[in-house]
Amino acid sequence: MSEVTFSKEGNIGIIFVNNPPVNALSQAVRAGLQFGVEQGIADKDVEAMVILCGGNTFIAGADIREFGKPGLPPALPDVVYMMEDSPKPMIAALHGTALGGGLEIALSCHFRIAVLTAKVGLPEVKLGLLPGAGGTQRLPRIAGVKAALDMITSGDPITAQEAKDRGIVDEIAEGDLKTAALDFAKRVVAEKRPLRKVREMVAKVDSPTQFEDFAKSIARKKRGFITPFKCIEAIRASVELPFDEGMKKERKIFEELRQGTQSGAQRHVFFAEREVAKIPGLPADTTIRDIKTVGILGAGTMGGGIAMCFANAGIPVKLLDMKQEFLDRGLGVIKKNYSNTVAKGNLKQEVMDQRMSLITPTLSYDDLKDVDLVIEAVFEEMAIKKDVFGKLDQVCKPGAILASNTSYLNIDEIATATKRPEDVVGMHFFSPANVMRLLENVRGAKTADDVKATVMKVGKKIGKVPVMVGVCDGFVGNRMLGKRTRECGFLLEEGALPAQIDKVIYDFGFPMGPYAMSDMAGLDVGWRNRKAKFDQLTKREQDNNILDKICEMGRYGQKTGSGFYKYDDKRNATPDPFIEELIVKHSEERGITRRVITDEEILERALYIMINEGAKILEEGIAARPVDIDVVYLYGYGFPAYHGGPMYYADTVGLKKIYDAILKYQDLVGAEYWTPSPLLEKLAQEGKGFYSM
Ligand code: HSC
Repeated sequence: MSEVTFSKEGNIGIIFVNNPPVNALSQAVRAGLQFGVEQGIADKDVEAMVILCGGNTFIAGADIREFGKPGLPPALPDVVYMMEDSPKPMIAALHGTALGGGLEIALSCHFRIAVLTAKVGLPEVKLGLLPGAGGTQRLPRIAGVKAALDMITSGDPITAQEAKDRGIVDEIAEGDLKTAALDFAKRVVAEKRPLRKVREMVAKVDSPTQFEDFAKSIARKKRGFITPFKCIEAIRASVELPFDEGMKKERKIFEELRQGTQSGAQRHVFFAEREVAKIPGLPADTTIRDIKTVGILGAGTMGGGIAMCFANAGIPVKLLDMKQEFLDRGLGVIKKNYSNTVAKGNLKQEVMDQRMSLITPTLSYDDLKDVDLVIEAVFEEMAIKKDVFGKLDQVCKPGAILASNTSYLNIDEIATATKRPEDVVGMHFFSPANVMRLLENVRGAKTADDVKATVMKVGKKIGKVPVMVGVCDGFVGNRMLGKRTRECGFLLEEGALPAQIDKVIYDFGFPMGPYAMSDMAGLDVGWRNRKAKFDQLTKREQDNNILDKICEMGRYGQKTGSGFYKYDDKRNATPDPFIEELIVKHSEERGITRRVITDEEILERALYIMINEGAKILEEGIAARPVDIDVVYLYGYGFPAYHGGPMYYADTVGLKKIYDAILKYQDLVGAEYWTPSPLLEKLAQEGKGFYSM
């Protein structure tokens, strides 16, 4: 079967693209399109051509897998030039998602017709690229500079109706797309409509400083990313240069970006997000349990956020807590969250009402007897969890999945409180649960395969990026983070201050540094954890009691107005000389001579300690693949996408360099904390990376 076929219906040529799953523009598709247009031009009976796609979607863009390889002809920019130059009208018939190169093809056609459910966009920026087949030159010409800046720098698609309002789409198809497109083409021919070439239109700025103003407006949100600003540069060319010159500029920037490290990392992220859905050893056709209703235990911040996730996906929830006042408070918070979204214009009131109606509060375990999945989000203590699971075991129907939202505790031990450990699993949501995309699903030793497959599927259904991991203290995310926290604590003792450490981590691209983050989460959380685990800490960790000293003063972070930093009414942080003195004094008391610590040392110690732990996690099989660790960090901890995740980043640094640094810090800090994982050592010596083992 050829990916592209040419056929005729009356005087209309149909170029049909069929390259599942998303009709990506592989070399065969590009060549097929070129051949189709040539045939249509050569055939004297053909008076217009329609480009139509099979499957769920119009062309969803270039084939991203080809970007790492040498380009094969015909190049897409040449194909789109040829389409626009066709002496016969070209009509693009859009359904599904016309994205990237797909939209660029459509924009080089003379007309566009779309079904109402279609979406169009230029998402290249999310891959660290810009539209490379004329998107930056044609979109501002047809939709205006403002729309082009918004769409190209955000990468977010717009609906067919919005596209029509902006002039991108000429007509919304009623009924069957093929019939409507053929009808449209016949009208174009009958009315002898002139060919509308987008490149002949003129793009104009709305104000002399539009590009500078726009760059400023996205500076904070796009911090660290190169591409959005390169997109602006290319769009500017559509206003300032003739079309062909603008195309050359776009092509040049595209090539620079394609070869750059940020795009490599962002393309990795695209495939990583999809790869983690496939669990090694679990057949793709594993049966899935039907999840029609869900029970959630605990109406606190976490339970409420989880309830929202399910309600958003249209799944009814029974929300259980011990006291009416807890339920009232929990539902009040949920309502407030939704109301804020409504107030911002991002949710319709009736949709909010419908979602609220899906959440039923209850005080009785009996109400959970028919649910298909229960997620427990009660206090983080083993005895309480076991008690809850014992009760669930008694009331829940056979086959119900019993999940814990624990962020540290042993799922296997929790499962012993039931007679059905095969139905027990971890579903670790991240706070705020209704916002954060990561879902760390934790398989216990006895968790059944269909339970594993179901929690992955259900996670996707509620809009999360689910990753499957194994049981250990803190699982993948918090276990690695724990090592960073400890190392930063040592850095404070040795000479660094919170603001310096935070700046280094922030500048690397994390949304916040560790101390700003702890202040936001509440220092009492970490303090409670520290006290619970105090006996398991090393002598140096026990003696490193800066956190205890700060908490003993009632400084719990943002919520009390001070923690590592002090905060004004608007929660703006400033370094607190009092805390800095406290830290300096602490070093003196511990007999540690403070020294100047370079930013480089901070970054290495904060990241390499996590990477080394990641390697141990791989050795132990807690994470099956490096990609699972990367996705946990990208979607749960704000690891910058342009670095690709900790394990991908490690490969870009080079494992040998990291190994040598680990040995250096072993001498400095001690083997107790810095010993290379055997896996990392082996790969470093073999000159390999985590992704080339
Ligand atoms: C681009 O178009 C650049 C242009 O400007 C051209 C530049 C030319 C420059 C030339 C210079 C000389 N490629 O997401 P799903 C796979 S950049 C390859 O689960 P959904 C995906 O990996 C591109 N593969 O489906 C998965 O494979 P698996 C701009 C692609 O229904 C399978 O398809 N376009 C692919 O949830 C299903 O994907 C984009 O960035 C692609 N383009 O969502 C769009 N797209 O089964 C990216 C998907 O083996 N794609 N795959 O895991 C998407 O956003 C989503 O896939 C859709 C469908 C919304 C299309």
